[in-house]
Amino acid sequence: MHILKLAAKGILFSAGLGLALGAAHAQTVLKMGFGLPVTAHYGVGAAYMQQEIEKRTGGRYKLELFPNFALGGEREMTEGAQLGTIDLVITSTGPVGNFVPDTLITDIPFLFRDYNHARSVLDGPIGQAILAKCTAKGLICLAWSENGFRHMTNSKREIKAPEDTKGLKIRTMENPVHMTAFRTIGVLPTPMAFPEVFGALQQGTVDGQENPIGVITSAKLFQVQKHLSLTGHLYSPAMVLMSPAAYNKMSDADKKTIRELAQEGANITRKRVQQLEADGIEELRKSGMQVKVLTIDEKASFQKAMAPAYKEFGAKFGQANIDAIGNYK
Ligand code: EAX
Repeated sequence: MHILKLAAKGILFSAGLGLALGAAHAQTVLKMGFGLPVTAHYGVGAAYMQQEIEKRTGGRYKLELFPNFALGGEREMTEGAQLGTIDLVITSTGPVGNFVPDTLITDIPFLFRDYNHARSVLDGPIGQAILAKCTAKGLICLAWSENGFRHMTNSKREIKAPEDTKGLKIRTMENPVHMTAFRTIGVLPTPMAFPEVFGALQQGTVDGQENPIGVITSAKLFQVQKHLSLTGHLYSPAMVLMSPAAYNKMSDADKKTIRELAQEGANITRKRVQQLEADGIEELRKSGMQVKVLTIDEKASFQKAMAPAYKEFGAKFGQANIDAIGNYK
């Protein structure tokens, strides 16, 4: 009888041990969604996070990647993170302003001089303060990633001045700041989720769109667009978002790790953005696109034409806040 008790104890002990071991090594699989192929700028950052997370969390976490908008457009994915149906998302700020209005100030055209300026503002106190605003909106914003400087493409005509855009139906992101700016120069802005863009350009529902070179190449938009104008009219930030549902289950150590990995992945994404930009313009030319390199004056004419929009942005965001970004060194 005693042995049985011992055995039972032994079984209980090993069951307890097994449970503890199982529990200790229970691995959580986090679903991460983003747009574009895994070889594009978001994908390389996500792949780095996937490669590192198991090591840096002692096997407690693993990432499953869903590239190419497999989990929906950027607005849908952001909503999914808010609802907890998606654990992690890399998205441009395009639709995020609909959830966290404090991000919209970063979407103002011609606000950032160059990549260094943008990155230092976003990684600095101004950018970090905006990230912190996400929590109250049901999102955990882990880090600023990058989409790149946006340029205009269309199927109708060469664009080198605001007048050339008059009456063109241009697809924009679902972003009120972008739409105001484009409307101000005479464009008919058509907000649309990115997965619908290729079809809409192909069918002629819209005449054009605007995106960084890395997006134009990786989404093969050269197949449905003839003209590329290097307007560089706005720096498009991106964000690494997490659902509070998944984040709040993490230990403090793992929360720290996921924030570090998001920033490290974003730095890899930034490098890829510039690489795709450097290689992509020639690639697009070879693919038959007519590429217009705008002079500084031609670019300035767009900024000038957007002056009425800036007045509106000044009232909306506070001119001092806009100047704090513009003058940031
Ligand atoms: O983030 O929607 C857009 O134009 C974005 O640039 C694209 O989804 C990549």
